[in-house]
Parts: sequence; C-alpha cells; structure tokens
Amino acid sequence: MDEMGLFKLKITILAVLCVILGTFAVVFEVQFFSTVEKYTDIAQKLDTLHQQYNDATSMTKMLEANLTETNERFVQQTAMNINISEENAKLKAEIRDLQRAQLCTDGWEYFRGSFYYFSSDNTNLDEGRAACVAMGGDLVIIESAEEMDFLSLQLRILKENGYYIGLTDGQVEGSWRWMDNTALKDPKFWGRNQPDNYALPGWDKTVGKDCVIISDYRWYNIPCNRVFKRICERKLACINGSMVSEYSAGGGGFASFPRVQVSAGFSASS
Ligand SMILES: [Ca+2]
Ligand SMILES: [Ca+2]
Repeated sequence: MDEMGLFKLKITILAVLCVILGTFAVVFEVQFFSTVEKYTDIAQKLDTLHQQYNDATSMTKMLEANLTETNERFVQQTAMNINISEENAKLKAEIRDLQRAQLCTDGWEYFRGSFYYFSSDNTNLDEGRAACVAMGGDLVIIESAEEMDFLSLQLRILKENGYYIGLTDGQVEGSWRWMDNTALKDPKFWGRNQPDNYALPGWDKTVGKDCVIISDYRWYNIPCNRVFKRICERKLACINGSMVSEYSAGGGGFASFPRVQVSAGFSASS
C-alpha cells in the first residue's frame, strides 16, 4: 500500500471511529436526560410525600390538642355533674325532711311547693278562713288541674265531702276571685248548673251564694254563713336560702297580698 492508500485507510478508520463515538454520545445523552427526568419526577414525588407527611403531622397535633381539650372538658363536666348530683341529693333530703316534719307534726299534706290542711271541724267561711290564716296559710287557691286532682285524691282518701276553698264572688256577683284577688281563669271544675247563686228552699234568700265548697270533686257555690270543713294552703318560698312558708314569712298571713275584703264581701247579699 502506498502512502496515499494508507492515509485514506487512516481517514476511513478515523471516520468510522467518529461515527461510533458520535453514536455512543447520542445514546449516552438520551439515557442521561431520561435518567435526569426520572430523578426529577421522583424528587417531585418525594416533595409531595414530604408535604403530605407535614400536613398529617400538623393534623395529628391538632387532633391531639382537641382530644386533650375534650378530655379536660369531660373531667370538668363530670366534676360539675357530681356537684349537681350532690346538690340534688341534698335538696331532696331537705324536702323529705320538711315533708316528714310537716306531716308528722301537724297533719299538713305536701304537693308541689305547698302544704294543705284538711280540717275536721265545720265553720262558716269567716271563721274557717281565720283558722287557716292563724295556721300560717289561707283557704286553698286552686291554680291547676294537677292541684285539683291532688285535692280530689286526698278527699277520696279521707272519704269526706264539703270543704270551703278560697274562691268568692262576694265583691261583684258572678266575678269569681281567689283569696289573693286573682280572677278565676279555669272554670271547668264547677258542678252541674254551677254557679247558680240560687238559695235552696229554707235558706236565707238575702244571703246569696258567694262562697264555694268542693263536694264530690266538683265546685258548688253556697251561702258563706253555712258551716263546712275547709282546705287551707301554705305556699312555700325560698327566702335567704331557706325554705319557709310564704304566707307566714310576710309577717301576718296574706297581709302583704292584695285580697278581697272578706268582711264586706262575704256577708253581703248579692
Ligand atoms: Ca295553690
Ligand atoms: Ca254569688
């Protein structure tokens, strides 16, 4: 081979080597960028996972704080419930003692904040009311169907009838008012054809019927000079933290209450 042929051979070999090297370079570059892309993707996913981990950690801390607060509230509420239960137990015991004392000492019956006395003696209205006031109460004021039911039940137990209650139309005929001067709101307990203000044969027709008795669990208007038993009521009130009789606490029965003028109202004819 002459020099020219050798040179051409060298050039050819060099060209082949360049092509091979170029091919390797291209393949390497493609793989390099592909790998870089994969690592970038993985790095982004790692960032996302890291962020999610941070969020989850924050959420966990918040939930732990809430749980701690809830636990503290539960402990406080439990303590309060215990206090309320203890207070309830004390109040119940107090009421029981009060009921027992009253029931045992002078025969008053208790119902929803009031004590009731069912007399065994018969008097006219004025004497009966005076006797109730002397005992720290007044003639009963019936404020609800439940109270009327309670009184009816007691009368069934006593098997008695004919008791004065604290209702009158002595001031204005037909305008029925209780002993505290409040108007009668619920007239459903009147007996048949009551009130009639009508004097029976043999009764003094000038007297009228301005007083009321319970008989057979119904109300009947009668002249106030007739003699019947009576139901007295003493309402309880809480004064300076102590349970006392509202009427006697006023320092003289109904003295501090608005009231019908009994002396004029009950004796006058209607
Ligand atoms: Ca009452
Ligand atoms: Ca009348």
